[in-house]
Amino acid sequence: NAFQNTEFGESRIRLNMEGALTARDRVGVQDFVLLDSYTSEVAFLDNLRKRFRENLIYTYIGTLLVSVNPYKDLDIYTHKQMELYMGVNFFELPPHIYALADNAYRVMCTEFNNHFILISGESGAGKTEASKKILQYYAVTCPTTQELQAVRDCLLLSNPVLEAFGNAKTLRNDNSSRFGKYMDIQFNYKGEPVGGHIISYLLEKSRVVHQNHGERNFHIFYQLLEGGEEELLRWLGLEQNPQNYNYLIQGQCAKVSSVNDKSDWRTVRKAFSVIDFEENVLEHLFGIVASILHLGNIQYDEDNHGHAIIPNDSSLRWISKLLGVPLSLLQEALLHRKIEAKSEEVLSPLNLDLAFYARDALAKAIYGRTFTWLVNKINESLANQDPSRKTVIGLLDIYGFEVFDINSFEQFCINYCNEKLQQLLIELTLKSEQEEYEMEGIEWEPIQYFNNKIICDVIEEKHKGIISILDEECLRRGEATDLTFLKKLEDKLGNHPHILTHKFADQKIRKSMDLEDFKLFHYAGEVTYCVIGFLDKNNDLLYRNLKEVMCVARNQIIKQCFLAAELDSKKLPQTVVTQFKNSLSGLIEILKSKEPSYVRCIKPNDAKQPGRFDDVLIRHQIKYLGLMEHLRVRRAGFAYRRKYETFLQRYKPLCPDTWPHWHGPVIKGVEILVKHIGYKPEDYKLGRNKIFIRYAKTLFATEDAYEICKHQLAARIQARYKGYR
Ligand code: AD9
Ligand code: MG
Repeated sequence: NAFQNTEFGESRIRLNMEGALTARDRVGVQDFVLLDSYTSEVAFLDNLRKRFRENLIYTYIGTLLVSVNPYKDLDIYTHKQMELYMGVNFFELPPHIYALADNAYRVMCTEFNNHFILISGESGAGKTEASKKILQYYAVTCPTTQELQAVRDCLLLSNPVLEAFGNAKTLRNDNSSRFGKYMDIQFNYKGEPVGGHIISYLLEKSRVVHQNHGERNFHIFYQLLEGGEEELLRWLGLEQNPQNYNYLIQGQCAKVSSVNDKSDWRTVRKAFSVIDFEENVLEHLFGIVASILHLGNIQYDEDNHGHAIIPNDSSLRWISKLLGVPLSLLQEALLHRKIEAKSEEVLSPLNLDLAFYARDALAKAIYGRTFTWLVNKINESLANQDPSRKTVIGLLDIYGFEVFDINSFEQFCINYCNEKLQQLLIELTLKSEQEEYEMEGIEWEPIQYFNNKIICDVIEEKHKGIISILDEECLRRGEATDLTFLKKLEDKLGNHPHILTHKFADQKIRKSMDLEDFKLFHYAGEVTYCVIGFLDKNNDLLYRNLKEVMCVARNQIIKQCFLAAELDSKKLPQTVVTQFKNSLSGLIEILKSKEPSYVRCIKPNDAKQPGRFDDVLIRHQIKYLGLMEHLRVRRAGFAYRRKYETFLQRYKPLCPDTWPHWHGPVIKGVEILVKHIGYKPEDYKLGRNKIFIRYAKTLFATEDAYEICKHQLAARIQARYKGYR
């Protein structure tokens, strides 16, 4: 026993570990670090499978949590379970998302520092569910007061609202996040949640006007039709049947068996009232949602000159009413483009194609800006009034890596984002870990891993990367096309090891590629992108006269979304991908300043089915998530490290030689201390500035001993005080 020399008794950890060992054959090990053949991928997979069969979806690699989506409700998220994990050391109980959440919270409370929990994995792997579980855990277990109840409810209920507007059914996931979300939960010095803040990243707004086969538009449209009260629908000019709306039928699956739009609508309505959205604001909001459906139903004809006309203005009338814009202005703006010629403005009529284009651009712009407005409004409700010192735990839940039969600009952005997060993870774990050993002079056998920096670079490098080339083409308005972009890409990056274009592909691969395609070899696999639409989507152009009409709208939300100042600005707006790139680099900065915890989510099968464990699919994920490398680093390395000063300051009461004061060099003090409490030589190493502890359980046991000691000390002092009295 590591603590036999101390007066503070048995470590509870050891008992638990032995219990786990006897059941090992059946349920596997709860920490991959305990596997006998820890370098074998087969053993890794076996362990994961054993546990999955027993509904044990969580397994650790040290302090990193691996989670496999069970695709069924498990009885492990009850209040009772939450209480079990409160304030208990990480390795004492079976692995759980609650243990990870609790650990981040406790470290934040004791060390007063900021944390984030990075949840990653491909589309459908369970990231959003994980982030909700964490939030629920904090909502239930953190101390709170009567006044703070409202904050807690807001934090929880912002979720259904944002999911209604930002999630949709895709082929990969029936509730797929189509935006990235970073949420700070703010805590005061008492550890009470006092507020929050959400940052959203690039919403996939093209979905508003187009969905691929088997996919849907954003949930809110179906919820409104399915659940909206008769009177409301009448007021909005809507009919209940989604088949009546062009923007809802392209994917040919308005109904999804796993989604209950009607009850989701009720949840969303309730959530709105709790997070302080007034009824008249909601009227305007639903007015916008309905307007978009009406926009999609505007049909065009051609007149004798080849100009677009709107033969039937019934949809127009509804939009005009709901957004509060003059009908004639709206009609004119949907059919013309304003061109500035020699200080004169001329209205040039649109042909059929351009009219459809303008209509869809308006729908996308309205929806996208309304979404941003929604996030801002929720942030107002979450804003905390308490000026005292705060710490935060940030939750990052972003769209996962995705591959479809046809991949477009949206997948390019989403997969680029995943590439960046993988890079951050590598930097924070594999790379910095090994660099630190070197810096501290700890002997170390380097572990090889694939660094995806090369892929990030080829995407985002200045002047050379894909983004630069795309932006360059976007600037050459009128001359450039999607195909000139592809040509440039081919010329400049054609022989890059992670890019393949038609020209450079061999005969066999060429057959599987179209002329408009290029392949990118991502860390998570190869994706073929079709460039058609890249330029338009990146420019995201909305004709000026449509903006002008929106600027005079009486709808309160539209009014806030379209400001006249935008019309006066002479600056060229940034392209979509450049904005995204900048916001991602902002995100990385936010994250780098905080203490990380990681959840790696795995998708067990492509059929969204419970109980199916697809070896090939999972092996692929283990590989690209770098889990084997992570395990090797963990196993060979040291789970915990602390500066000598910090370590000694905290644990010095555990040894009579260091308590109450130690006057020698800190490293010596630490050495005496750990020897006294029974660390074995293989448990730790002493670096230049820090002590490195191999297993987390050793540190946790030390922490346990410290807690007991603290209470004993307090009791002794109290007793003495009483004696004096
Ligand atoms: V995407 O990148 O947003 O497309 P996510 O977020 O990784 O994806 P999500 O959390 O939405 O996936 O999970 C997909 C579905 O799997 C959920 O709708 C649930 O039906 C199911 N799921 C995921 N995690 C759990 C869980 N812990 N328990 C039960 C789960 N079901
Ligand atoms: Mg999600």
